[in-house]
Amino acid sequence: MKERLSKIQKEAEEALKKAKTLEEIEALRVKSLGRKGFLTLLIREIGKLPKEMRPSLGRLANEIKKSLSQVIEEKKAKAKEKRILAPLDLTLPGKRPSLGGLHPITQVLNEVTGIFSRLGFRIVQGPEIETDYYNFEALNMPPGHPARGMLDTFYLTKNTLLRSHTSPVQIHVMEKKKPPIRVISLGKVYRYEAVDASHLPMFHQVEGFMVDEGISFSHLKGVLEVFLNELFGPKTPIRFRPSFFPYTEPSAEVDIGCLICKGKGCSVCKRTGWLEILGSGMIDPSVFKAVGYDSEKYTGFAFGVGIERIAMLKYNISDMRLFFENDLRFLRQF
Ligand code: 2U9
Repeated sequence: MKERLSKIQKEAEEALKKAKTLEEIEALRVKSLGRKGFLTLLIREIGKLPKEMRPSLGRLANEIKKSLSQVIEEKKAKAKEKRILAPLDLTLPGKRPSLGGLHPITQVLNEVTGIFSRLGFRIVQGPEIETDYYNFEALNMPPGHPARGMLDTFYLTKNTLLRSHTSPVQIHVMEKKKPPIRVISLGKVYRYEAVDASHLPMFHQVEGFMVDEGISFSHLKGVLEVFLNELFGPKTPIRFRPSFFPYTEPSAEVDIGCLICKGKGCSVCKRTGWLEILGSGMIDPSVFKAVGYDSEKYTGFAFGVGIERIAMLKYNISDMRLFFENDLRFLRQF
């Protein structure tokens, strides 16, 4: 038994001398000291020997175990220090690092603003907390105006609120700069809405406006045609329907041919063959008056579009809430 013990010690020490990597050292530890290792099995055998032989053999086995453990720990520490790992197998396929992606709403925002940048519009952002004046009064909605009810607003104090549209940004721009102006405003807007598949208390808007001498409804039509053909593909059918907004006169809502049924009529377009995309019109002279522009000299158009609605139509998504649940199974599809 003594010889067997010494033989195991000698062999293990020889093998450890050659081992360099952490993996090799660990394999040797398992081979000699592991649950089924040579030394462990031998110690078990000692327990079955006659009583008088056990103490001296047991002591010897424990000394060998201690000494081997010490050598192994020292070698492991050295290997770690030198970072000696198993040689790299360069033929193995690489691990693709998981990259983050842009949120689908950010992607649509970028696409929309990209189109208008190329048309020469400047991108402007403004505060999400506004005063009643910028959100309503300057936009031809004085206190008591019925249209205020259409934009159910979160008031913070009697006079301050979370903007219900990005139109106040245009008022700030016009207060600072004289025409010609071509500006796109974008950002979050807030409305006191009951949440359902197509309504959220916060959503994103892009609004555009252009003011100069001689701007007419045909400029509005031209710009929106380019925009919608870039966003939804060339030859997208477009129609203008008369509408009403307090800040534009005349006003029009703009529809595109249904992307799902190509105009034949389906549940998405409520069998009309058309999808409502945005609101627009010629800026009302009373808005120009509020910012000190001469409405005899200058005219302009404006339009507004909800980004979540565009994203829903573009990607055929039936519930707006999905955009803000942060479910990676949904977000990874974009
Ligand atoms: C100024 C003057 C006029 C912006 C306009 C709309 C029509 C419109 C909606 C589309 C979907 C809001 O997000 S939505 O619910 N917008 O219908 N927006 S005209 O008119 C302006 C803006 C600023 C100074």
